Amino acid sequence: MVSNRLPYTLRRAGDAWKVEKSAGGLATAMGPILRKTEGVWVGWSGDQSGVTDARRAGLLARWAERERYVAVDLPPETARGFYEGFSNQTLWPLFHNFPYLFRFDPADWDAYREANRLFCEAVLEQLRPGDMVWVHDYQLMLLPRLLREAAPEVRVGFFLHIPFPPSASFRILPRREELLRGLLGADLIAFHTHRYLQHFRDSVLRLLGTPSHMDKVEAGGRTVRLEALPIGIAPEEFTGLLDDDEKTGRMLTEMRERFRCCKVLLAVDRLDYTKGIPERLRAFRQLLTVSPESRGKVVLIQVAVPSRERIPMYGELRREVDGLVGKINGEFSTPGWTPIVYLRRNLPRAELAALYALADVAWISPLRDGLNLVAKEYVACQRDGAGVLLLSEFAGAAAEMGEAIMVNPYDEGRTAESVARALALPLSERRERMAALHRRVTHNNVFAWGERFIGTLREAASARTRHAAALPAELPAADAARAFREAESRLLLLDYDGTLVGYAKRPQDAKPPAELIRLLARLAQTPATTAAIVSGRSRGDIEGWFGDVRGLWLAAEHGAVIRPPGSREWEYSYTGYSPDWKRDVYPYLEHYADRTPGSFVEEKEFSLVWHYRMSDPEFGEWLANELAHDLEGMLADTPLRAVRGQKSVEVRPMWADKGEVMNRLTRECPAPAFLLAAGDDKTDEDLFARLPATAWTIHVGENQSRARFRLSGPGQVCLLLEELVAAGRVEVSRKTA
Ligand code: ADQ
Repeated sequence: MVSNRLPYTLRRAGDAWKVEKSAGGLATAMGPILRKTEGVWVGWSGDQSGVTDARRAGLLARWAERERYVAVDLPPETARGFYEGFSNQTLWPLFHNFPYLFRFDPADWDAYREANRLFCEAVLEQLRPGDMVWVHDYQLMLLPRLLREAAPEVRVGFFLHIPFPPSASFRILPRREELLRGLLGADLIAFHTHRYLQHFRDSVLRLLGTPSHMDKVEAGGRTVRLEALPIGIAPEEFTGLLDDDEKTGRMLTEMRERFRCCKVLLAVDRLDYTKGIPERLRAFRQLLTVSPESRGKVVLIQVAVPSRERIPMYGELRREVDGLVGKINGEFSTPGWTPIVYLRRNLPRAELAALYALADVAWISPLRDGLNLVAKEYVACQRDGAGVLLLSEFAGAAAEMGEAIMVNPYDEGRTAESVARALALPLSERRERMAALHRRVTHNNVFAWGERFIGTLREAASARTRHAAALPAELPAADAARAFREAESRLLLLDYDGTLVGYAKRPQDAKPPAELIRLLARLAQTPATTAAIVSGRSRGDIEGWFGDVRGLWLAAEHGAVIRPPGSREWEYSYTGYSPDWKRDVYPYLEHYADRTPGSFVEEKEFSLVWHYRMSDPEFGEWLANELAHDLEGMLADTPLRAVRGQKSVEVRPMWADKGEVMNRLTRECPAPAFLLAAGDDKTDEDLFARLPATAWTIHVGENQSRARFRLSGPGQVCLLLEELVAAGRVEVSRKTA
């Protein structure tokens, strides 16, 4: 386990050392999992004093020995830039949708990189073969890749505890590509919600040009698995106290007595601007203002644990909250009643549990929150089912806690009304809502979460190993020729661009040389041999070049149309096609062509293609990502798809795929004894997918492919075809002899 903080924090107090329990969701959640798996926890001690002495070393050694907590030492300046700088003043505000609070200092970025590197070293020291590494959170986004580079076989999972922002916000971030690449070093990247996962996919497509499929993204020749896995809590850590701890019981009884005449609203937060504390206090003030009858009858207990106090913004927030509490209490208090009870400190868990059990309403209203554990802790403690959960729609937890009363914390007036509604909810309805929440919280607990994460990581990593082993092997050309010679019937499907000829700047310049045409003619006329060109090109191009080659099948536009040898007619592989969609899509692509010097739109019968091979490579790539991203949204519920090709983005109907050609050709040549297909890009993968496992599928190029074999380029493909033609001739002469 690797996270920024260990469950303990080391502090220099005068000339002594103090060990504190760290605040925050992570320590609460991970403790139980780690105990169960007997893993090592690697994290920063939190000490920024720069003092090193024997007592400190002794303390840290004891952590390692007794708890298996391994402390990473960060030089104070690195720690500051990494933690207070890039992590908490750049990433944190931006990821929580506070772009106006974010600041960027290149020196902080350097510190962030350096800290991630030091974490990597510390992990490598602990790493044994076969280990799994679970990396936590936004402070360590570069670590998965660093580990992958140092130990390519390591199994790495990453969990993001905070939201992943929409790509429009993420793009603001300087060094955004490095961060994405850092994460993509993992085998598994998990988020609290599907929404965050979608945002991540969007950014990967938009900024790196890498498309993804639902829960997978191909990066650096590996498949990275994506998951939405909302964290849970260990309910017994709270309910156990309520059941068996005498002190907790006593506190609860005392509090019940003290607040006998009041309804209790409870809020528990880290003192952070994302948690919406001032907004809540103002909404509470509104409630007291508009419903005078509530005065003396409700009390808000606001618990806030100070955090990140070295960052100026947090000090300002603390003063703002102090001020608001004072103002409201000054305005409304009576000798027998104070509206807000403000506890600004870390409470022992026993006291928290008692408060959770006591509260009539938990008022959880972050402006943005990755998930929010407090919501779940409250539900766990509400076993009599009488409490109400009031939850911000901007907390990740809202996605799985539908029975809560949802509020928009920015709308303080409506929030006040919702609080009044929560307080007035009939018991039967409260019970019904709470029972459903309670079941879910106990069932989807932190142990289930940990097991699912580890199970998925195990699966993802073993899929990677299988995948790597399945990289296409160099084609054994002599074996292919032998198989060809011995086969009674043969079928060959050949892509054109990138397979038989190289790419040219302009598509019309990639004409077939005369010797290629002669070679294909000889192949097509080899006895018992069916040969087809299967291209994404228009039928005009294909017919113009190969229309006179005797015996050759022609398939154009990815198999949407096909022409048998000797015929002048093209057959449609799909009837009922209407090109009306082009009217809407064309202007869109044209807009991109206008903005990008050297790019143009090609119209084919079934598709529209934006080509940018002649454009500035970087600008072209960038716009292609934008275009593919926009089209993905625009075409989502149409039968059309946008596909990234070689320096092109093509829009075409889903059914126009090279796999379709097989339907027609197997009628012509059923169950061929020798079946070969060669191609270089994604469209050819559709065809490979349709062929039996025994087929000679050949990927041309150096990429991952589902093909069994690979050849490096068109030159090698032509040499292979020469060999096959020769092998066929040998067979013919042997038979005639
Ligand atoms: P946090 O931002 O720390 O966590 P949260 O999920 O609410 O937010 O967890 C806070 C934890 O601290 C809870 O376990 C709570 O009991 C405890 N706590 C809060 N105030 C306390 C106090 N005064 N005294 C004692 N304990 C207190 C980050 C993300 C969240 C995400 C978690 C877990 O920001 O969105 O839910 O990680 O993934």
